[in-house]
Amino acid sequence: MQKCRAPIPILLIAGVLVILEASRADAAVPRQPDSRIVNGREAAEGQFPYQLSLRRQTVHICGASILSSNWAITAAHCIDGHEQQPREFTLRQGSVKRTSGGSVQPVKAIYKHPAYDRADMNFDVALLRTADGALSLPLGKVAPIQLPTVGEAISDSMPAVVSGWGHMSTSNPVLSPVLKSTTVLTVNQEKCHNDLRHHGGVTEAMFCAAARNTDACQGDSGGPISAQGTLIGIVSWGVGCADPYYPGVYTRLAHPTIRRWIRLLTKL
Ligand code: 4AZ
Repeated sequence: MQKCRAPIPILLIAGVLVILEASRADAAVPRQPDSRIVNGREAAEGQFPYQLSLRRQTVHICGASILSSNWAITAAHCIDGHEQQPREFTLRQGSVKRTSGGSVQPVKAIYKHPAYDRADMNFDVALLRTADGALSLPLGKVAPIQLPTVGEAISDSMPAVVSGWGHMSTSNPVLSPVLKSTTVLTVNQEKCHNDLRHHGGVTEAMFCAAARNTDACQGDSGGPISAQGTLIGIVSWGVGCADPYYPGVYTRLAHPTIRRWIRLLTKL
């Protein structure tokens, strides 16, 4: 979810342009390649077997991840206001293509975290239940991802992989036809809270990750960020995308209130 950016003084913009122009003259800076998840790489078929496309009325709206053969996890803001209408939603699994391949399964029930707050995006997590065994087709092409343990810490500057079909940049809002991923580094919690202080800061149920010139963006929301084979978070919100001043924000799945709620519902 996008939060609005504070206006930047025009003098500052002029100054930055002068500096950028100077560095361009020095080294003929190459332009960034055209790719989504801002500056990601294309996924190979089977590389992210837990990745899902969450669709509402057949249109991709968010990412999601497979937890078991009948449970998926996404962001609460992806389903907010529609949790009583699970039949509007389907999940595509087992395909790197956004609009074809793999299989499409109906969502049978939606569980939004009871503490989700749309004003500050706290507890931005929801569970999606499908028919028994539905999230294992086509066989061999899909697989669940493991959840963190209760309270499991996230160390600073840890590499983590985020994936999705989201926008290539804030200024070019086009979804990617092929799944993309990128590697970002987790950001110290106090530093991130300070970086985002004018946008409400971050809570203990969030963490941040960032890297130079690459980020998750709109349409990646609800999708996975993983480290060492564990789903540590869900793409939640940001101020623009790949903005050097604003790290991307993720729902922290190891937060006890979130992790215990997942276990209560899914037994996972
Ligand atoms: C969004 O609007 C969104 N830079 C998701 C992630 C980020 C920004 C926006 C992170 O869904």
